[in-house]
Amino acid sequence: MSPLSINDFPEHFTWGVATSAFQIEGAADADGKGPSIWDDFCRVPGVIADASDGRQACEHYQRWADDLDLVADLGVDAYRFSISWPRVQPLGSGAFNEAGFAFYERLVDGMLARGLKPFLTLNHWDLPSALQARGGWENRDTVQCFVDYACEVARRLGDRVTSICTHNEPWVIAVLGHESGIFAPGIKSRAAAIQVAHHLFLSHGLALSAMRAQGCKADMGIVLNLAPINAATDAEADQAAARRADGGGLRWYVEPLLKGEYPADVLQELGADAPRILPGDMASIQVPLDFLGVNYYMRSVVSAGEPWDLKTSGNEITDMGWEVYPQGLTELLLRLHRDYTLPPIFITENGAAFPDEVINQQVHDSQRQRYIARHIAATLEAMRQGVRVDGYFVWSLLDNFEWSSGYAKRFGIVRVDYDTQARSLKDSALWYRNFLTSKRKPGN
Ligand code: GCO
Repeated sequence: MSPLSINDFPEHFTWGVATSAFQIEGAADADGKGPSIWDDFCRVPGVIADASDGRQACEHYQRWADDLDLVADLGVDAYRFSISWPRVQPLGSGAFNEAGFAFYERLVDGMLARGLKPFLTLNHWDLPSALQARGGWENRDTVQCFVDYACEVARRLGDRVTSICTHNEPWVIAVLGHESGIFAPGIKSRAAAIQVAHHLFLSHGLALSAMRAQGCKADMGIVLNLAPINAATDAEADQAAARRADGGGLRWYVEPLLKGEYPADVLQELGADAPRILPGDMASIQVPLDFLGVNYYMRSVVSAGEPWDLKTSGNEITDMGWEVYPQGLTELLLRLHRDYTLPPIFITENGAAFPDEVINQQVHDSQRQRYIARHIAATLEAMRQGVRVDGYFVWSLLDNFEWSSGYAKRFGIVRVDYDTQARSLKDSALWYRNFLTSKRKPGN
């Protein structure tokens, strides 16, 4: 294989780095911010591995200008960030918080001043606590609250951002938040998870229509975490288990958005846990997308019996215990392209947690660097086979609060020293910058 070159990608391809509000901002109650379900969840004993929280995080709320300098210095085109809903609307309905909006105005203007395209996400999981007190995403009223919030963000920032994503990873909010309960709000009910997913889809569709009706011209879409699902063996039982997992994990999330229907086999299997769907909901959900964001970290291997032992694959394993499997990204993209009529795809997150080796101020992270390079190559392979991919974002710019893993797992290409808040570019960041700046200038 020839060495990876940025010149193999189309001129318009967008390169970026990604973060989310709760994971980096800190300033948990500064300037009128209300609490979110993640602020609350972190106080539950035992749910965060290192008993940490997001109160300080990377102090990005104070250090945003230096952080944007870092982003610009990498040579990327775009920065994917999220708005903390309770920072701009403390109760999730009613009054907006001017000081909260002022922060995001500074941030977006700061990106534009540095030549960076803002890719905005409205919901990266930090629902205002006041809405959770009324049932959160299980309550259909939250749908309209989200639409109102989205319209206000679009009214204030929609003329300056390149792209608006409604929800980041509905599967995580539904399943980890409401079925296994390992993420906020920590509910354990399959029926709740299914209803939550439906309300997320509905609020996505209604928000897109409403923001467009207001005249907002930003590209609009949603971000899904998707994985190709392989059966552990050829045995019929394993194959059937893989089909079921694919139904619940991929088709359930893709098909309402792209086809306006839930997969019939999954609906049937849900029985009494099936969602309550009102007339018109599916048409509201299936609005045209300007893009589909795909977050890819690993494949999933399913067996009917004992869980598949990933050590048998012989592949590298990240600090999260996730298998490194770049060809899964190619497989996933080809499969989506084969089975659906797709809008342009963006890889909105891809990256890995690995321990860093810090020697004389240098941060060596060759495994992360290799992980990123191999997944960029896997993206290119899918493009060569006909899939339209318009951008790629590394997760993450900074080491940050990795949800229930706390600060122990580091995904950043920039290291954060949590004692001093000092940032240092890791080797992976230097590699990414070098890759990006080797771009041939048009005409040369
Ligand atoms: C996600 C989230 C990120 C995570 C990342 C690593 O996509 O799950 O967007 O917030 O930090 O995925 O787990």
